[in-house]
Amino acid sequence: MYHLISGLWNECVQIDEYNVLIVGLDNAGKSTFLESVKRKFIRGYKGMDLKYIPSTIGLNLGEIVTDKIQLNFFDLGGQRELQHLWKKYYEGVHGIIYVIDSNDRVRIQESKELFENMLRNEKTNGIPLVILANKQDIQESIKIKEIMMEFDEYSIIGPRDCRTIAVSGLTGYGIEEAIKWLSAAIKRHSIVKPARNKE
Ligand SMILES: Nc1nc2c(ncn2[C@@H]2O[C@H](COP(=O)(O)OP(=O)(O)OP(=O)(O)O)[C@@H](O)[C@H]2O)c(=O)[nH]1
Ligand SMILES: [Mg+2]
Repeated sequence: MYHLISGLWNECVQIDEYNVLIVGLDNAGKSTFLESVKRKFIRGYKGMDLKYIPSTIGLNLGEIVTDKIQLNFFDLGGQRELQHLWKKYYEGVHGIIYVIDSNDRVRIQESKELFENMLRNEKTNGIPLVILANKQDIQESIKIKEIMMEFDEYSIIGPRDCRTIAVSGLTGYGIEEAIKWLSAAIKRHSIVKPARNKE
């Protein structure tokens, strides 16, 4: 009887963990986005001033619990010299967030090439993907429809759950929608084993 009850209890309190990569060109707003996510999803979280986040050398980590799962974020530096390190993190990843600086028309093609290059790596095949059209608080930013025409093409994305979402890491606009969509997509794909079970 004890074992039955403790087994049921463990089943109830168990939380599956999933790993999520945040990638994109340097200056796209990845770390600002992650800070904004922590503010929204971690009660009482007091982090850095969003306006003074330094460029990432290496990676930033973050974790939140939402919809009864834990998401472990890996925010990777986007500078050219750091991009080759991304592939080391593709193994065991359950979700990818690709961040675009919608206010940088000059580098949009560079971003697209980087994006395609990442998706050419077969370890990323089929992994749920969120494309963030970031910096939508800036009026002149490229609008989401134009971003979708460039990035959200079946020939690049392949068969997987994918959604492009307009966000602003700075104001928090669209952050909740992005995370909720991703956690639902990850759950749908939960045939893929979680990183580990946490009690
Ligand atoms: N206006 C506006 N600025 C933003 C937004 N998100 C980020 N920024 C600014 O963009 C710059 C780069 O932001 P980061 O979050 O450091 O960019 P990153 O992608 O982490 O860059 P790396 O770490 O170098 O790869 C900073 O000056 C941010 O304040 C946004 O939604 N709106
Ligand atoms: Mg960063």
